[in-house]
Amino acid sequence: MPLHGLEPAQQPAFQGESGMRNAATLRDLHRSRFGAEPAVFSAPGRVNLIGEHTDYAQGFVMPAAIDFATLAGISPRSDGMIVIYSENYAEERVFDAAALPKQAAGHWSDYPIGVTAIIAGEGHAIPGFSLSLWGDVPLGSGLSSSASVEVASALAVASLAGVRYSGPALALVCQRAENEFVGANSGIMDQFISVNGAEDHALLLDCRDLTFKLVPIPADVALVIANTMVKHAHAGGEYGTRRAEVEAACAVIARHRPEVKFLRDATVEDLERWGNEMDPNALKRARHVITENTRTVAAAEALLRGNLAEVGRLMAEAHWSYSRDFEASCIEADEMVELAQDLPGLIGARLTGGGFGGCTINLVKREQALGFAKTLAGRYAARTGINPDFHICHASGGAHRLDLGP
Ligand code: GAF
Repeated sequence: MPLHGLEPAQQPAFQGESGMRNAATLRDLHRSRFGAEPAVFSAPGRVNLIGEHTDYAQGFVMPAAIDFATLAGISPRSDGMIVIYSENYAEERVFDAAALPKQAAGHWSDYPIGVTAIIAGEGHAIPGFSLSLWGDVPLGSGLSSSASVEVASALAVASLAGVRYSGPALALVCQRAENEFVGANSGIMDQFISVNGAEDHALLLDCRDLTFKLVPIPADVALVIANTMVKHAHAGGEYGTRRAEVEAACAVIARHRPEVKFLRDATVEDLERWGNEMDPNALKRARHVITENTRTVAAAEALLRGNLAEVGRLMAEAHWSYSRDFEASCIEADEMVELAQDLPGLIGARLTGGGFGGCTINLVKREQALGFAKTLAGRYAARTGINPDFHICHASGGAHRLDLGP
């Protein structure tokens, strides 16, 4: 199967037998391009079931890894060079392992070379290597394609350099690459779930201390991802603006309660008392973050108790809080959520990820998932004139090395 130019699939093809075929194809491509045998790693994208823009406020998130991933094949080189090839972009970039770049170039290679630079900056000797990358995480769709490239690359480079990271430490290396090298001021959620995802589970992650609880997703519930086809671009201004507003609201509360270092520690009562000292937008953003933390913990408890109706209710509340208070949705995502409401099998729907476009996540009874997706696709196309992509997924495991055999 050709890797380059792969159309987004109706059903993701990474996991299972077809996933191993993709990995074997990447290995063959690496062998013929570089004349060397690669070790192959994979790292998944993610959906977030609930808990949006709470991670950098040291709050709670509940993401699940999905069966779309980036594959990274790596082999050592003896010339001290780092050669990185992306099959998705059909392009190669060359770096000197002894003189790694210090900052991003606005190019796809920022992610793999960024994690390499961060690992090197921690004092680890990085030898020359050849790295081949390919992935099927839809780009710019809010499903964390960049985190999956970072994690697959970091795992490959760390393994080649003989560096062993714990799961949380590897996620932090990748987040540092995103923050310090690429220059996107994002939280820890995406890298953490790509590293630590668990088959058939979501993770209730406490972003304060990176402890987490595994929350089983019932076998009869499918993750139906509906792509609005509106490109989300949060490296740009909006994500940073929202984060600054959240931090400004927190600073107002901290003037009265110095123990509040992050909105994780604040309450709605704080907003009632001191909200009038805040810029009106900052107040709305803070109300979203504070109530979202409560909803996220409640949703995990409801899922653990098997109370799916409550999970759905919380997802709906989360969506409208994200749309109206956080103002991070868009007309198309609001439509996608609204048009899903009366469809058979729906448990809950909301916009997932950084916002301003991208995908909605729909928890749907598995046996009704296909019918749900087809009807919603038709309704959405009729309403917006846009043909959406749908992916019926399950929660997959986190990043790992693949054993491809001979
Ligand atoms: C993006 C960021 F990368 C995450 O850290 C998180 O803040 C998310 O947006 C919003 O919940 O995916």
